[in-house]
Amino acid sequence: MPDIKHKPDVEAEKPQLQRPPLYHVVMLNDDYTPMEFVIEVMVRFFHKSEDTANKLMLQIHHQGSARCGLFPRDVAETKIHQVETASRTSGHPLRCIMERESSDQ
Ligand code: TYC
Repeated sequence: MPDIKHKPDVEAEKPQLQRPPLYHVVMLNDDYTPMEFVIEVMVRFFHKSEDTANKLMLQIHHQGSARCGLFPRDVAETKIHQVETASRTSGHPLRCIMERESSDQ
C-alpha cells in the first residue's frame, strides 16, 4: 500500500463563516379565531403595538398569513408553542408555522 499522507485541503474546504439561520414565525388565518384575540397574541408574545398588531391581523385575515417575527430556531419554536397553548386554552384554532430565512436576504 502506498503511504499517502492526507494533508487537510484548506483550499477545498468550505469557509466556516455561516451563522445559524433565523426563522420567521408566520401566523395563519382561520375562520374562527376572534380578531381581538389575534391582536392580543401579537401584543403579548411578539411585543407589537396595538396599531401594528391590528394591521398584521388584517393582513393575515385578507391574505392568509403574515410574518410576526424573526428568531433563532429555539425561540421561534417557543413562540409558536406559547401562541398555540394560549389559543387552545381559550378554545381557538389559531396556528403559526416556522419559515427559515432565505440565505440571499
Ligand atoms: N379570520 C378570522 C375571523 O374572521 C380572524 C383571524 C385573523 C384569524 C388572523 C386568524 O391569524 C388570524 N374571525
